[in-house]
Amino acid sequence: MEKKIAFITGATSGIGKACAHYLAQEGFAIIGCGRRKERLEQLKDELPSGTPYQYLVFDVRDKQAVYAAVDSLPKEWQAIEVLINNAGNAHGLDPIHEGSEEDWDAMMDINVKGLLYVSKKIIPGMVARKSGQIINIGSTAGKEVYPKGNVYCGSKHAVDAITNGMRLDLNPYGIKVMAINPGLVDTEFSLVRFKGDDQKAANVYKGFQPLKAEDIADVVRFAVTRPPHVVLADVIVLPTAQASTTLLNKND
Ligand code: NDP
Ligand code: 8X3
Repeated sequence: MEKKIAFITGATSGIGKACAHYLAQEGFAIIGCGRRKERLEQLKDELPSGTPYQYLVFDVRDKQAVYAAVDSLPKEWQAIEVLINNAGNAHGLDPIHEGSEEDWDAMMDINVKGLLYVSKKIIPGMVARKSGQIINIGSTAGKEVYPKGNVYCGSKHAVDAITNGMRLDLNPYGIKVMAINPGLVDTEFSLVRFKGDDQKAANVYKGFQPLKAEDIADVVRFAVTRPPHVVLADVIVLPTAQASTTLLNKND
């Protein structure tokens, strides 16, 4: 493969999908991942024509499925240069004594362990080649804790710590490890958090201008196109109306 290869988890929607578009525009070959096969198939037609594209359908919670999917890549697609660990969601927004185990499992298994399983398969190649860039999509929820955010914030704090650990361990190999931590981005995130309740989801982004997925993809694009000696180690990106996870200048 002549082009550099970017492997993006959660490419069926929101931030991951926008990253696929922006990195394809930047000349990357794209490996898009997610559970919704039809969306991954559709993405091929939406990317700039001529973009080399592969997709992998797997649930990041399923370790064997993750490993088998990565192993199934054709040989010329195996030298992954950029890994974007983006797949993830919040499940529920409840005080700790009312949260459900299913939601807790989902957040820890997807946001934390899923990120680890994907990384486990891809990092060794980067180490062997002494080349690579990893971007973990964290969150302001990985920097602060907000009421009812308990386990989601815990999962994103884990992503924050794991990212820092990756940077330390991969430093001898010249691998860049970065965290991009968004504030409120209008994607399917809240629809998932509120289990398909459109009204509740829409309310999250009412009364102020939230970020768009493309705003984050723009930062990802900037991050992966820096010269070899520059790493955007840890970036927080907020909508202007947001000062912290709890301080939001809403006009309604
Ligand atoms: P979306 O819900 O729009 O996208 C989530 C993506 O993750 C989808 O492509 C989905 O694909 C994938 N995904 C979810 N669960 C799994 C799973 N079990 N296995 C494989 N893929 C999975 O949300 P966003 O784009 O907003 O979220 C992307 C990342 O950004 C997440 O890590 C989120 O925590 C983070 N983030 C989001 C913010 C926001 O306000 N939106 C703010 C801060 C961080 P599929 O369903 O097809 O499997
Ligand atoms: C997503 C943003 O504030 O809902 O990580 O946690 S928030």
